[in-house]
Amino acid sequence: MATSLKNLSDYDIQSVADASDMKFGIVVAEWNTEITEALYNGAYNTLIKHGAKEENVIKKYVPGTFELTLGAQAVAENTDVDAVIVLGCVIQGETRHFDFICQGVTYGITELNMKLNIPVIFGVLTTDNLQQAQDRAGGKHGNKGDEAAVTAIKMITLQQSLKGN
Ligand code: DLZ
Repeated sequence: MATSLKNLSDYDIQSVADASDMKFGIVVAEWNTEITEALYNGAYNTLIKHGAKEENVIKKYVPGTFELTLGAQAVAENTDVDAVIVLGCVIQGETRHFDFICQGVTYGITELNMKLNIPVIFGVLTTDNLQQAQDRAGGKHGNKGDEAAVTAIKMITLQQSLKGN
């Protein structure tokens, strides 16, 4: 059965708040760097489009997607960012590494969201092959980095709306 895939870069621009007072950390995995840099460019440009200041976007690298959890925790605990976005790309290989890395980062980021006082946004592509990753990193299905940036702004807005209530 055919399924229609949402374009990751499509969103209602009116539903996204002004980000000029928000600070963001972006942690980028170095594996599949062609893809993860494209994700970064999408996320960064979307934040800037919504008013974020260049100096309020901190970029840090980790070796691979598995390290994104610790990288996000380190950024959250040592800076004053309002949200952390993690960007990675895991491509299915012939070993079970794929499953272990995907499981590890998924549980890790979920736990961080429970533990930290700020949102940690999951911008990780898990694909069968390079083409599927390219399609979602600025290709025909949009850019997961754009989606992650919009999600970060929305989650900060949610937290801010509850503060003092
Ligand atoms: C080892 C590994 C493999 C096989 N594949 C990927 C991948 O597709 N994407 C990715 O981001 N990282 C990969 N890694 C590296 C792991 O994430 C991690 O950096 C190492 O296992 C060291 O902990």
